[in-house]
Amino acid sequence: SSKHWSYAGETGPEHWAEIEAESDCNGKFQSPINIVKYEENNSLKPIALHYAENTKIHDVTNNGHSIQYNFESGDNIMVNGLRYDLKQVHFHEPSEHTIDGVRYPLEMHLVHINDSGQYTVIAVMAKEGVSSIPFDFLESFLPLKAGEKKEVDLPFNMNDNLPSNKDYFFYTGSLTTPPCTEGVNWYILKEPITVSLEQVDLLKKLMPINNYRNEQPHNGRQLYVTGN
Ligand code: B30
Ligand code: ZN
Repeated sequence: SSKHWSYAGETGPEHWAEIEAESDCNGKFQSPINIVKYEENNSLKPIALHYAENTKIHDVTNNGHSIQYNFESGDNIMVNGLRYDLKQVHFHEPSEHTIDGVRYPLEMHLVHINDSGQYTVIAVMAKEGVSSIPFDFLESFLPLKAGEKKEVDLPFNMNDNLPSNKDYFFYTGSLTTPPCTEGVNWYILKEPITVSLEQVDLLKKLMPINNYRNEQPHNGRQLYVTGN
């Protein structure tokens, strides 16, 4: 489309559906949501993560709405017997999903896609605390302007960047940015990782602040949770 979407003003979230005519942005099953009134579902299994120790980040991109790490192929997860490959990781500041109304300083999205083009996103919240690895090397990319990309060859062990407890909330929603495609499997880890204030400040220098979409209606969707 001629105009590119943004997080505020004439191209902000209220206008996404007009700007992107072919999108689902006006759909009934959108993301993010406030995670509340969930049902325990004991048949849900742990997420089967196949994250290797030495996967590589191919490049770090400032796409104008987030900082994104694009991955070499290798890492994947299994969801309902289907393999979803990890494509990219990016950040929202503050978080998009809220848990019982609580908004975290950061939310990290691990974006996976299967052979049919369907998405599974693992969301990891970050609360204020000690510095953590996913943000450790960001400093070396300053400045990275909108539209700029830096090719790297950086080994990255996704396992080091996740909380030890992998209990999660699950629901079906959408991409949180245009084209807001529905049918996305969302896994939101219950346990946050930590991020230092300095690292949050660094991210704010690298990407637009407040790059989050407001809470979307549940419209009867079921929310599931593992663990206690
Ligand atoms: S999210 O995890 O729900 N925030 C996309 C992937 C994950 C999410 C949102 C969007 C996605 O693949 N979007 C289409 C691709 N983008 C290019 C891009 O990667 O950066 C097109 C675009 O928006 O115009 Cu931005
Ligand atoms: Zn995202």
